[in-house]
Amino acid sequence: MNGTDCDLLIHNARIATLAADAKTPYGLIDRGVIVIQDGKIAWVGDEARRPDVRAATETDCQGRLITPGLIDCHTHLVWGGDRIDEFEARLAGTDYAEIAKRGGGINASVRATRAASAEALYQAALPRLSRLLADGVTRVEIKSGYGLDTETELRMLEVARRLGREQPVTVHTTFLGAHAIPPEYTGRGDAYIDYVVDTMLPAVAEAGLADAVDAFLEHIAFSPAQVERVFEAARHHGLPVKLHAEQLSNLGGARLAARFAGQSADHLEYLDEDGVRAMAEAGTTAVLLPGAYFFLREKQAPPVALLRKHRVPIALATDLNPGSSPLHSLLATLTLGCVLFGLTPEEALAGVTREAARALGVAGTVGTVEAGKRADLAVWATDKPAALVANLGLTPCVGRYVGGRASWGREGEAP
Ligand code: DI6
Ligand code: FE
Repeated sequence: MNGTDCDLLIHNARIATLAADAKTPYGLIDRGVIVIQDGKIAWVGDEARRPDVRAATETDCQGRLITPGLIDCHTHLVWGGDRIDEFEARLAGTDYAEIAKRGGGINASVRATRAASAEALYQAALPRLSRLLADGVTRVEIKSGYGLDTETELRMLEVARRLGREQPVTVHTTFLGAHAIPPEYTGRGDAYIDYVVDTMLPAVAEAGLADAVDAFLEHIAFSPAQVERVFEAARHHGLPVKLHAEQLSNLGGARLAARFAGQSADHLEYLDEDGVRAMAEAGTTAVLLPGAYFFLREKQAPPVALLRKHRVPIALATDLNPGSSPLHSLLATLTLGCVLFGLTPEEALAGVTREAARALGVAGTVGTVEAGKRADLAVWATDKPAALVANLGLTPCVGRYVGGRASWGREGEAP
């Protein structure tokens, strides 16, 4: 490294590396330097050991905190219409499952999304994505699941991919055709799963529009046997799986996801120790979604103590969607994860960086500030990592680097 050029050198930064093997809380480096070359982190460490490099651009971070770019590993942020009326109905006492049984819920969004053009879906998703980026997010997972027919599912995934092409963010797409039984298949769940595995999923795989496959295993959605058919089809098409599991009851979803080496099992309010053990053995990440817990006023929190006991990685995500979790801030998700689920601020911050990367199958590429990783970073108007968790509604992100390029602020200056 000595004497060679590099693209960017950031100095005078307090760096929370979130490295798994760090010896300090958050992996903190108090007076840190980051050297960036070709969009990757070439060196990170203490100012005292700063390499002798000539940088094309040098930035003084003014003692501010730098973290890995935040990762929202579970969103449904492409949708048509809205579900404001359901929010009012739930507050008036009608529960989520009852609304779904009456044809509302996911199917209300399905009707509106089927009627929306790709351009309308894209324009509606843009401000939602921008709001996440304002919280220091550099990578987002976006699911389909409001089409529930081949044409609309493809359209949703194409919109998600376009967001990744045209906006300063990396997008992972997930096919969620098994999200709910659409109106035209009412009472014919198995026939709908035939359609998903024989027609929809092959079309999505053929188009190369999905990075993973998800399903909703729940008494108001699909059974273990139906989800297993979707997972077998995903495996046939070489796609990894993840699962909405144990949100409202325990149907053995975590064990099923683990049996298919699932990237993650998500929600997990009703997860039991057998499911935790299975996830630990399979390396399946737990993705906790406190937004849905909060908005549905659930009473049973996920078993964080069991996840810690069996060393199951814990990620956090917004689950941004128009019904169960219209939560538009990953920073607020950190706060809810700590206040409602009892996570520590360090676990919460790891949950939207290192562990969220693991839930998306990219732990080797992003999620920490370590040499060799992609230079996805967030810069904060504080030097305290816990400040990102302790304030609800504050957005202290002053800028982001995406692949080493400042995506806010003027090029070459600390954003
Ligand atoms: N579980 C959820 O909380 C969301 N999807 C799912 O499988 C609900 C999405 C919605 O209410 O529109
Ligand atoms: Fe979800």
